[in-house]
Amino acid sequence: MSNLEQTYFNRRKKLLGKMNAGVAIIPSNELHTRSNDTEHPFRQNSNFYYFTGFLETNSVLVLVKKTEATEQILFLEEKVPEMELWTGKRLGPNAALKSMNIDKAYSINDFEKIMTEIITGSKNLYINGFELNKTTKSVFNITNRLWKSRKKSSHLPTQIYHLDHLTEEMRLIKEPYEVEMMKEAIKKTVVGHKVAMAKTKPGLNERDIHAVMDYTFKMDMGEGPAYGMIVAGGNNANVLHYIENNALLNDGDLILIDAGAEHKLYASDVTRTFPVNGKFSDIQAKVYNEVLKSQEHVIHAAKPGMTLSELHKIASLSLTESLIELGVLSGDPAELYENGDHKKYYPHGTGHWLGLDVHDQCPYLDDQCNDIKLKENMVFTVEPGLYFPSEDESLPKELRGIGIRIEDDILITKNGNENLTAEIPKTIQEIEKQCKENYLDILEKGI
Ligand SMILES: [Mn+2]
Repeated sequence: MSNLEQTYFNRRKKLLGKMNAGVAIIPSNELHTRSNDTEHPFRQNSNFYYFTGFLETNSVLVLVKKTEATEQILFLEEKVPEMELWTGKRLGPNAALKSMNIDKAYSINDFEKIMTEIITGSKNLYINGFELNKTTKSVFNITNRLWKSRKKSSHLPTQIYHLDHLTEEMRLIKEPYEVEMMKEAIKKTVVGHKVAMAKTKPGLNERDIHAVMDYTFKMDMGEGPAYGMIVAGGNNANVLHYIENNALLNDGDLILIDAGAEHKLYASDVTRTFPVNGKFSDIQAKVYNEVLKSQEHVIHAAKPGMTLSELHKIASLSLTESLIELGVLSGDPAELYENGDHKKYYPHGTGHWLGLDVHDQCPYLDDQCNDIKLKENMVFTVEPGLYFPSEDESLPKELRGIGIRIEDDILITKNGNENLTAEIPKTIQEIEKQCKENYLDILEKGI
């Protein structure tokens, strides 16, 4: 068995250890229509992938726990050569059984029949994500059909558990392999942001920069971006989820790029803001350094025992002081912070978990609803920003149209943290130097 198959096996075993006696059901993602009979590119469900490493659609992982015995079962598409001609190779149940270290593998066509036997005798069902999809509908139909038979010969499910309660906890602490995969993704992200800085100039379109970053994330066998990237020139940076990426880049404006590559489905997530013409104006530099200062405060404080809420407070207080410094707010920083006056210019959180999902599906609160404390091998983003929309006439004129965010990916270590994305130019000096480079040289050099 390969090391990776052992990893997935260990995770399944760990999940079974956390369950009461019962049946856990984790389906793959389904295909989604883009237009008529064509589909969006398929992306595997993160939980299903975490426990199987399997990339096909139309598959379901079923974990069965009886009082003593456990069973790991995979349902997947059969190998049908005529179909494979159209949709590509399938692994098929026989090969899955040999290569995946599972106990049983069945055709997905037999799901209802075999699940009827599996569900009979189990009181508890663990459902991934509580979504109504093909798989859950089928499981509920089976349960209801069994329930309605007058003489029940065995236990039937009476309890449904949110499986995510168990899986999120597992995914919160990254294994060494997962950190390694994120570092691989980051290698591409580093090149992408360097290329973007070198390529950008007045007269190009946001879309040109989007395209060259997309290429960088895909070259050398890269898998592409981990999420829909944001390439926002000038005032577009003040639209937090700007995705149009199709406006002209103007001399004298800044450009904000929020983009990260994906590797083996692990995400990276980085934002840089830099001048379109390669040189910060005095006021742009001033605001930039205020955001950078707030980010440095947070990164300095990130260590085991802290919480993301505490880090958000550090960022918010620092930015509140900056807003006073910039003439946007006036008064006592602590009071302004308590009032939430800074939120108009810093409306979002300071970070989120990062992993298989760019906003990784991990808990922010424990079962007592207290903030989760940072521990070694948790990964999250630190992304303070300041946003001054051009249409806000209450702002000093020189600030209007400036939107800045700086985002890095942070791994908590035993005593502090490691900034995984530190290689991407970030100080004004580093950025202005990078903007002078030739982007083709960087692409040529590769990863
Ligand atoms: Mn982010």
